[in-house]
Parts: sequence; C-alpha cells; structure tokens
Amino acid sequence: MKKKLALLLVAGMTMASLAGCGGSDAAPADAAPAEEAPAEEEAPAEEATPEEDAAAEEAPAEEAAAPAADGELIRVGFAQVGHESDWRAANTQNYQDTFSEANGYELSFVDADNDNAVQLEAVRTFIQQEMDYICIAPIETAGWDTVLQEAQDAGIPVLIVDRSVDADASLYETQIGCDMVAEGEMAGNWLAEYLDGADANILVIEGSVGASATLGRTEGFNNIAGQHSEWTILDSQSGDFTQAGGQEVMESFIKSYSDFNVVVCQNDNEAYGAMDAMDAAGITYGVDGDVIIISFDATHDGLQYTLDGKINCNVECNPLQADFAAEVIQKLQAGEAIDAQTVVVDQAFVAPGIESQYATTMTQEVLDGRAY
Ligand code: GYE
Repeated sequence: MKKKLALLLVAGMTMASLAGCGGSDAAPADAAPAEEAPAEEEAPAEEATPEEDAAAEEAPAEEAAAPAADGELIRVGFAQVGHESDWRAANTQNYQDTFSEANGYELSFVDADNDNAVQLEAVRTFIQQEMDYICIAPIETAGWDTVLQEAQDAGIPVLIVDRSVDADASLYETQIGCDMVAEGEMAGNWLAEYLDGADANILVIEGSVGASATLGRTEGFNNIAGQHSEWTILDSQSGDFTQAGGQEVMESFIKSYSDFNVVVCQNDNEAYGAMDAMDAAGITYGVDGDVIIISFDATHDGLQYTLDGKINCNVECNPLQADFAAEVIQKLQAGEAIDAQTVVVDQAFVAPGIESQYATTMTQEVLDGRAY
C-alpha cells in the first residue's frame, strides 16, 4: 500500500507540475537535486526500503536540496496561517519535513494563529533577519503590497504559497497552491448531477473571512448555483475553518432554518462541527439522511466520513505542497527560470453508492492511501 501511495504521489506531483507549468520540465517529487541532470536520476518508488517507504508516507515530497552556493544552509522564513485545521497541520508538517537541515535548509517557522498583524510582523522580522527566501501562506488576500515591496527592496524573493494575494504579481516570485474556484465549481457540478433537477435549500459554512480559499470556493460554488433556479442559498456564514466554528454556525443555522437539505462546509473540520450540531438536533445527514453534506480538503478523517457515507462529497485540496516551493527555490539558486504559478491538482471523492463523472467513489483502498 505504501509503495502504491508513493507511486501515486509521484504521479500526482508530476501532474500538478505539468498543470502548473504548461508542460515544462518541472522536477517530480523524487527527482535529483536541481544542480544535477534531472530525469535519469529518478529513484523508482519500488526500490524504496521499508524505512524510506514510511518516510514517503509522512513526507512524500521530500527531496535532497542543493546547498547554497557557499555550502551553507539556505535560510527560509515561513509565515504560516496558523493551526486551524487538519489540512493546516499536514501542510506545516510537510514544510518542516521538506525544509530540513538534512535537505540543506534552515527553516524559521512562524504560526500566525490566523492573525494578520502577527503574520505581517513575522514577514518583517524575516526581512530584518535577511532570510534567503520568504514563504507566505497569506491569511487574507488583501493588505500585502507594502510588506511585499519591503521584501523586494531588501532583495529577498517571496513565494506566496497555499492561498493567494491580491497584490501586484511583480512583488513576488511565484504562487503555489490549489485552484479554489475550480474546487467550488467541482462541488457545485457534483451537486447538480446528484440532485438531477430536484430543489435545493442550501446552507454554506464558509472558511475564514477574506481568505482566498474561502473567496474562491464561494465564487466557484456560486458560479454553478447561478445556473440552477431550483437552488436557494439560504445563508452563508464563516466558521473560520475550525471544528468549533463549524459547530457554532450550524447550531445557529438550525435555530433559524427548518427547511434545508444541503450543507456546504468549506473544510473538513467545519464539517465535523456541523455533524455534531446536527446529531445534537436529531437531524440526519449523508447518503442515508435528510441533509446532503459537501466538504472540502479530503483529509484522512474527512475521507473516512465520506467512506462511511456521512459526507456525501468531499473535494480534495492537497496540502503536500512544500516540494513545489523547494523546487522553485532550487531553480532560483541555480539561476533558472521559474513558473509564475503552480496549480496543485485536486479531485473530488463521493460516498459509496454514488457514481459521478466529477468524483471518485470512495473505497477502503483510497482511504488507506491517504497520507494526511
Ligand atoms: O482548506 C483549510 C485551511 O488554505 C486551502 O485552509 C487552505 C485552507 C484549507 O484551514 O482547511
């Protein structure tokens, strides 16, 4: 299973690179360090030792980095959103595994706890510390121009990772992440297919206000909802991408609305909270229940609920993105051109018994292959 996982991940990474780079020569997950000739050096996953296999499950994207020109570690500052979700925990772990000293990096990690001011301060501290590179997973899209200009003036390349910013693209090197609008559209297209013309009274538990993940998923879902006059979006409130937030919003929805048949949760943790609230209120959900649940992220636990038929459809967002950032840094180190954007490719999963042209039907095997 682990070998299969490693192969799948390599295939996924390559696909993502191709998708993001328009078929460029982006190195796949286990390619050789950037300084060396790439393709021939690939180590096939089948040859991995059991230990390497285990490592692949935890940190599939890890690759040995070329050290800085002077032989010193490459200093990377990472201003992370926070620790609001299982997705975030997996993303953080992936960065810490990939940007390790063994791989040639010194990673300075700041958890901004979903606080914009803390995140801006972290970036300014990285500038003062003269980091070689700064990675920012922006809490919100807005408010970045000034600090990005400061980084540029200091000559420090910035990588915008996971989420995106609403700033002049000349102020940063690249953006790496999932296509959030496409994720929202995937959810909407699946729902249209599943309902097949039936009415929908929809409640949306959004992610954090102002985050590109929230804005994009909302926009994408609304693009499809706009094509369905038989759908009504009753309400849409932020659950902050947390389980507690999802529960709180769902509890208030239950007080305000008696007639709903779809709940869209913009991440898995919110879905857990929403399910708790519906359990407490005696509302049934999932394939055998009254309410259809759509979730995003497709983390391991989220997919367990999908396999169990509690979440009807779960749209993936792959948190294992650090290798793409490492690849960009290696290319910049080598003076090579980089792509302005890398789109990490996602898919959707549906509960057993559901067949969909937009999604993969969950099986135990799919769940066993999920590393996060
Ligand atoms: O969906 C959510 C996390 O930005 C894609 O942030 C990320 C989102 C993810 O808190 O679980």
